[in-house]
Amino acid sequence: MSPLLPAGPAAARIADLTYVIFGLAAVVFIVVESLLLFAVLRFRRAQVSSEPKQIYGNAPLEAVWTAVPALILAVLLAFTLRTMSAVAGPARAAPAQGAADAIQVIGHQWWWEVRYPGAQISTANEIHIAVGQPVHVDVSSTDVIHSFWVPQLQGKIDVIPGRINATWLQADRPGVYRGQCAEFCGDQHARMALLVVADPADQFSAWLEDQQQPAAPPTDPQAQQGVQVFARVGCITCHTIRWGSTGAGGTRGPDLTHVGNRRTLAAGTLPNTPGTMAGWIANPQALKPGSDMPNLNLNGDDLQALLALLEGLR
Ligand code: HEC
Ligand SMILES: [Cu+2]
Repeated sequence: MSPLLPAGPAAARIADLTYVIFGLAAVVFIVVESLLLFAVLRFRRAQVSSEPKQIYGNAPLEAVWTAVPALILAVLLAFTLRTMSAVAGPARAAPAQGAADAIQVIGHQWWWEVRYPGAQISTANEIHIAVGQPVHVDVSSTDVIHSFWVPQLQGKIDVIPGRINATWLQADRPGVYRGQCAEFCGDQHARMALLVVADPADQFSAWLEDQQQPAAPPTDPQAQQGVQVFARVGCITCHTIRWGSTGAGGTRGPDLTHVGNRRTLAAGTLPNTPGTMAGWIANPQALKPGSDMPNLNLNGDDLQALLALLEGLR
């Protein structure tokens, strides 16, 4: 997550500015410290017999030490303004390819909902984009103030309830870029991560098409039983699985229609494997205390059935 390893144009400009500021600050530091050392060593009591000649009101000297810092600050201001405008635009970057509008990222305590309104899909903690294309992102929050930050791609943007802030993402090379909530938002703030997956355009389109598909009705008997358990124990009050045209469910937690395809669970808390999935469902409060998902005290059979169901949601 280093902003000094930029993978997109906005982050590259931010890194450039960082080096310019660091470089100028280093020059100032070296000059000031050298003069200080010179004064300390040259004018030690042992080496000067009488008090050195004092000066007062040296106009040229005063002009220099007013002008030089002003000049340095002016250069920094110019670089900063240039970076700000580069990072802010394109004001309305192209919407995600194949989707009719901007990606929406909604902060929740403590996970990220990701919607592609044009494609009518909702996923969690994983944003997919096509390499080389600027993608507009609208961010908002349902509860407290969060901050959306993918250091290798873009600067931070505040995620504020009741308000939509706009930013954009662009990756110049394929890869998976980790992001993190950057504004303390409660107990599990540190476990509120996300991934941006940048793929070549055709792979991105394939992903989007895949996400638009409803979940495939399970054929395995245990997974079929899982569908029943999902409704009976109440997962359905918070989670949606889209089965064809039906499949309404809650929206308090992530949409699970394609949960098996995601790389992580619970906003980067766990890698997504059958083992961690079992651990999460059995005891989310042990893994992410305070999370909005309660322990449902499932028995072994119900847990196995749910696992069979969820692992099949690809
Ligand atoms: C009261 C609401 C609620 C109930 C009931 C609930 N969940 Fe959750 N669930 C959540 C929330 C909120 C999250 C996100 C937690 C986080 O990351 O902080 C979540 C996360 C998950 C995840 C991880 C998804 C991801 O992409 O990270 C899975 C899988 C999951 N729940 C499955 C279930 C199952 C199975 C049940 C029923 C046994 C269930 N949930 C019951 C609210 C709920
Ligand atoms: Cu947060």
